[in-house]
Amino acid sequence: MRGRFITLEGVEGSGKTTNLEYLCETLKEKNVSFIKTREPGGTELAEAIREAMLAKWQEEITGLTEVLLVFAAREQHLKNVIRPNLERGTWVVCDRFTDATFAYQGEARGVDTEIIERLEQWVQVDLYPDLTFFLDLPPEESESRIAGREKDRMESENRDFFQKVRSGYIRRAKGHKRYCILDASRPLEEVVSDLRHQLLNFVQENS
Ligand code: T5A
Repeated sequence: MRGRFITLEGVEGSGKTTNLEYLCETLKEKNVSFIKTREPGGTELAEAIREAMLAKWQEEITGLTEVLLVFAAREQHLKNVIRPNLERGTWVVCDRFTDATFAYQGEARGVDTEIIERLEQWVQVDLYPDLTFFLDLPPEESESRIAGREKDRMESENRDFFQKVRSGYIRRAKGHKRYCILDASRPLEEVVSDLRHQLLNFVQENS
């Protein structure tokens, strides 16, 4: 049986990295064979694209350039990591995927959604996540959680940008059954407990 594809989404500082660790612990407990990866990234070239994407440049980087960069990285990631693992029955847990492109480049940068949909079909063909955890956090809380760290190009955007990103995620979450929305403004133990409960149900249904 093909492995299951689980993604985590949310604005900066919403707790994806933190919750990913608990998610992986739960899969280990249940003896599910899995790999953990991230986007943009997950392969040598895709990680180099990530670096270029998040670096600060003197020239203007358009939203469409960002779309093309993340889909180039995604093609490498799908071909060399995600598909082969899923095909051999290994589950794939990924920190961000195409929902991020719709939220960041589509909603926040204003790139035509049709372009993103076409690339999604072209690059992914019939591959979509089976389960997506969306860690929902208001931008002001996101700001305070990442305050003090050196910010990359995306993290340096303003609150209005992250408000749009959040709205983009909420819009997509409402349209897709695979989404599990978690209120990430709660204490971490509550978020983790909720995530664990949903994940255990999913593992039971898919084993
Ligand atoms: N991107 C990506 C695009 O624009 N388009 C795309 O298609 C894709 C795939 C990637 C960047 O690329 C962009 C989006 C991003 O800008 P990234 O590393 O995935 O960057 O994303 P970040 O969101 O920058 O990662 P962060 O590390 O900032 O955020 P996390 O992982 O969501 O948050 P985490 O777990 O590191 O937590 C942040 C802090 O909050 C605390 C943690 O302890 C930590 O200190 N915390 C909590 N505190 C209180 N209560 C809770 N419930 C907490 N949960 C975590």
